[in-house]
Amino acid sequence: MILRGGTSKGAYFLASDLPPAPPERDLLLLRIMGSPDARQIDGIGGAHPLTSKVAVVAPSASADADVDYLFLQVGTDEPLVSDRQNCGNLLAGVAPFAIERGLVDAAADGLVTVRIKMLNTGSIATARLETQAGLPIYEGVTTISGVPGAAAAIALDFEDIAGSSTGALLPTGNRVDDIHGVASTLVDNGMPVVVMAASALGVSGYETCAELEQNAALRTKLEAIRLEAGVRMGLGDVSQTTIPKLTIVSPPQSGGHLNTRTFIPHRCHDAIGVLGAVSVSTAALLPGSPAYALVDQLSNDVATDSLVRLEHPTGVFEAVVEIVHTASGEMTVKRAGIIRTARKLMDGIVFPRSE
Ligand code: NQM
Repeated sequence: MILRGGTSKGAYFLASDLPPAPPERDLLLLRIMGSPDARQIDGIGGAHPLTSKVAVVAPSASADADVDYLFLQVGTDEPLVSDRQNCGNLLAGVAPFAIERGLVDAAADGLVTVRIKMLNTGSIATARLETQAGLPIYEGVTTISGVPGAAAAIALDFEDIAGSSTGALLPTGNRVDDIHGVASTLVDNGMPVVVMAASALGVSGYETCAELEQNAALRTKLEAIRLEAGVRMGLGDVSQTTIPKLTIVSPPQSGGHLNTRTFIPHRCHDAIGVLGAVSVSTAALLPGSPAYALVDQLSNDVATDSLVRLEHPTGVFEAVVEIVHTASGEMTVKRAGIIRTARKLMDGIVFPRSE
């Protein structure tokens, strides 16, 4: 089944329909998506990291979840399939897909809760959505920036996502690290991200994605920072991985708390990733970080209700992140949640390219 999940689009499979061994599974997925090829012309991939994604879903092997969700990022022009990162956008389509496939016993009508074990990081997300006659309702009134029109809301709450890939909310133990002369917050609240002020990189932060992608000096600098950040975050050599992400922040312009441009990690995101946004929102709440310094403190409802509005190239992303400061000065995350929408686009048989 192909679903739009949040601001991404992907192919959703039952694990039982794919080869169980990852090498075989990955070769098949490359053939299905049409990779390697920048246009993915001979497959169903959409020729961009945000539309070259796969979700593998199965009844959960864990007692504390209903379904297991494995996210796979399929390279476009490179023959790579990676399970190193999670995806909170495709996550939005997991509960509808699981209900459609009968993995979850949905109420005939009404609100259904689906607990999802995110196998990439081992943490749990709870999805809440409305059903009718035992099937997901896709139509609704909720809009999310980066997606035209409105659709039914899917509420996603995250548990224990701090340190998802690196083991700690602040993997270096610091609120700020100097990397190649740029003050950076290395944060992992669901997604490892390097957060830097645009001004420290010689850009305004309001450039379009195309302008930023064309800035060769900026991209060289960002990749050098990313490689060093990867080592410092305990991720090792990240030259072939899609984490950590990079987010450049600047003061808000249109009523949000903070303006962002995110690299995932080489293409600029049209919006911002879900878990990436949760990590950047966390940095925005962290006194001393380059993000905190730029948050619009005047229109600040951040401190009171923990809602952080991140401006991005196609609108605003809202995340709720509740941080608790312990007596010993440590920070823990009490709650993180977001709202997404998803839509079933097609259900059928895919014909992979021959080997
Ligand atoms: O951060 C893009 C996306 C993502 C991942 C990326 C995501 C997340 O927008 O949870 O959703 O960072 O590669 O789908």
